[in-house]
Amino acid sequence: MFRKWMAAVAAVALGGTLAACGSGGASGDDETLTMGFSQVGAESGWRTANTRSIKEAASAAGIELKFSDAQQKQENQLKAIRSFIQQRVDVIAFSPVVETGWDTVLLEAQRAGIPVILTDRAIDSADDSLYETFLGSDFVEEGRKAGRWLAERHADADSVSVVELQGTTGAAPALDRQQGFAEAIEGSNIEIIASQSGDFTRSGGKQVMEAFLKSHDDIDVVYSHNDDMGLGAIEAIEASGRTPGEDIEIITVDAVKDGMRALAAGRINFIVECNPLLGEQLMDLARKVVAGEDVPKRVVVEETTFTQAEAEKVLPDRKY
Ligand code: GYE
Repeated sequence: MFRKWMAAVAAVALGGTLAACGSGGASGDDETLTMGFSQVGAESGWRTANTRSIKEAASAAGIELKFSDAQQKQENQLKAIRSFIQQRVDVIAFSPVVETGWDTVLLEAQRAGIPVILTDRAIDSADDSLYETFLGSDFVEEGRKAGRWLAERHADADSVSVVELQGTTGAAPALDRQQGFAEAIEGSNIEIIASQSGDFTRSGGKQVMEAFLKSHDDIDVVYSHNDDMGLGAIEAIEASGRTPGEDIEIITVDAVKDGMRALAAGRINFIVECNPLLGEQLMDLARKVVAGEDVPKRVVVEETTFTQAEAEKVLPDRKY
């Protein structure tokens, strides 16, 4: 910071402009770029892999990372972002736990001249000037992939009853995965008979599934918004004396190693991939944004799906 101030004074003294100074805090070539990152929490295997990827990529890129874990609470993220503004970091990146309620704090960042990058989850705001770019998956498409697979698999069945384990209430991946799945099964013989949030955690998935099993005796399929809740549901299904993957089919999203193991073992039937390894791309975008280069407003992550046989094949080389 001191060096940048000196450079600014020199530029003014020479009649130059300050245009070369970065938008936020210290960002001259000779100084380390500082990123404030507000993470959602540590709720799932996906999140753990995502955090690791971000920390590793920051250190490989020589970016100083100020990392803050919000424990799945928006108020903690608001606090972290305000503290990053106060510390005058060069760039703020965050994965918003829920979609709404960000305009005020992002306006504060904008006024302080600190660029913001959204990663993993999107916000719901009418003002897209509040962030530079959004790097993450197409969650609606993930939901569609799950729904399409199920509709094809049961094209000849009279009726199929699905219970849905939703992610965190108000979170982009929960809203979008619900929407995409509903779209894909519309007009089919598939019906969602119950839907509730398990907060993206294993214990949440287990608890909600226990309740579903008590109140419904006709469950054919579990559609879980992530692997962890699906793994929790497996415990509940087994405890009720039924066989997961056979008596009750299970579809999940993420494809983290634990999920893929359960898929290869026949306890899950289908997984839609969601890639958490966003670190390298995030650091690359951060450098460009701070340097004032143009970046696309939306960067979508490439993803696939896995059947049981496919999971068995790729499991040995799975990175997360
Ligand atoms: O699917 C889930 C995690 O936002 C894509 O958050 C992420 C989701 C992921 O807790 O496991």
